[in-house]
Amino acid sequence: MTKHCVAVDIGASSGRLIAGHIENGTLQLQEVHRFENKIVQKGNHFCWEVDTLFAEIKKGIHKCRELGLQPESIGIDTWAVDFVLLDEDGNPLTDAVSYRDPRTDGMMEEVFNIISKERLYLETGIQFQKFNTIYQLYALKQSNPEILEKAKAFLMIPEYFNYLLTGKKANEYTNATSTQLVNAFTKKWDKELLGQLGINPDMFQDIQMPKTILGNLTEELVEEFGFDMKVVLPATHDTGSAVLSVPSLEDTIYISSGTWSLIGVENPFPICVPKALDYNFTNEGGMDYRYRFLKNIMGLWMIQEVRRNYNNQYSFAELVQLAQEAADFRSIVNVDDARFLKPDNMIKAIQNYCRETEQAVPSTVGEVAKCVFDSLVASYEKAIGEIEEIFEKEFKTIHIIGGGCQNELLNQKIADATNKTVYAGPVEATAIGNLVAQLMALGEIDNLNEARELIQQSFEVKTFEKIEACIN
Ligand code: LFR
Repeated sequence: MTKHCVAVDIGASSGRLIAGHIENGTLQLQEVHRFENKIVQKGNHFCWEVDTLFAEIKKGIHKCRELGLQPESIGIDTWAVDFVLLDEDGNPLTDAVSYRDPRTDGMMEEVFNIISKERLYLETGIQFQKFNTIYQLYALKQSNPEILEKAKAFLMIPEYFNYLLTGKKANEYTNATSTQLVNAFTKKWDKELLGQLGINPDMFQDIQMPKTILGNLTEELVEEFGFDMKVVLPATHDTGSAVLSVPSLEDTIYISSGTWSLIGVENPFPICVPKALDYNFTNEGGMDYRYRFLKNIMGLWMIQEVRRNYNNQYSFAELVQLAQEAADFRSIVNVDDARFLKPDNMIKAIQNYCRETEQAVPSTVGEVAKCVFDSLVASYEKAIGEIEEIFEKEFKTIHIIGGGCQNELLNQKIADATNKTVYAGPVEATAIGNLVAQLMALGEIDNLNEARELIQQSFEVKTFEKIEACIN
């Protein structure tokens, strides 16, 4: 009997339920449900609406049934670092505050007063982002220590949904590493570090690996849906799932392209050399203890926000078209400047940056969009240079996966700027990575190599080569 699985993949701007099964040696996908996600202000904080998201997950499961699918299993992945804390009755103690909330401003420096930056890097291998869970928890300790005292369980966003589905509390390895609280070598919560920061280590759950079958649905949900299924842990950090979909990693740099651009390589061990620290590269834990040596680049968030600031008047395709028409505009911003993390208005933030750096200020929609795309490419180029310096070798190809790989203008610009072959696809890399983890847990796929071969055979990948400038 063909086994069907369903992947729930929720990113910062949208979520989806995608069903998948293997048929004639290829992985077949079927989109079941799609919904919006956004950050909302609740009181003094920017938060995620986790209850609304859970209601959408349930809606999607109902739709599976309506479509005649009875999935064997479900797996959930989302963005990383964010969490909810539960009290002794298993109820949330806080809203799910977003990593873009300014509560962590200045917290990184405070933590460095307790534990040096170098030691933190050597122990965790994780890049310094002011929004990492470690700084979020430290901010909470300063503002509301009573909440941390009451907390009996720390669950990251997908884990909270898993808890609602199964009643089971568990932390999952790939997401846990993004907190900067897991020791890169023991692969366990770093209790010493937590102790030094005064954060109660007992609220953390045992770390489970991707491909673990967490359990079945609660009785209440079985009754509601009319069927039971297994809840499986994929790489619950979306980037961990996405990178599984890079069909071949030989000599390849990947870019997982969505709200963020995650650029890097996959490795069998963490690399914590001084240069990696200087360039702020991370070693996020992956399936089968493969490490993602990568860095975060501000990504398509820039253009998503630009679009929102133009009141969603233009589609993404129109923004690309207008950027193409503004070919003569050349200003570039440093997309990784902290001001772009959550500006009141992205267009104004870009214009101010250009003004301050004495460059032409973009005024038309096309100029703003061109500035975003060119600036992203400049940041990719810089990161590639850093990776090649650290690895002391030249990488021949760049593999772009995720929704952003549909932007052909950007793909071509990357090929032109780097003179490397750019492969683009699959678009649904994250859901695919999530599905193959479930299929491995169910015994339908033997191992990661087999999973990557299956993905290679199943999805279209487009190729972009440098276009030589015409010499007249
Ligand atoms: C991408 C992502 C990145 C992580 C950022 C914040 O969706 O998960 O990997 O650094 O979001 O969680």
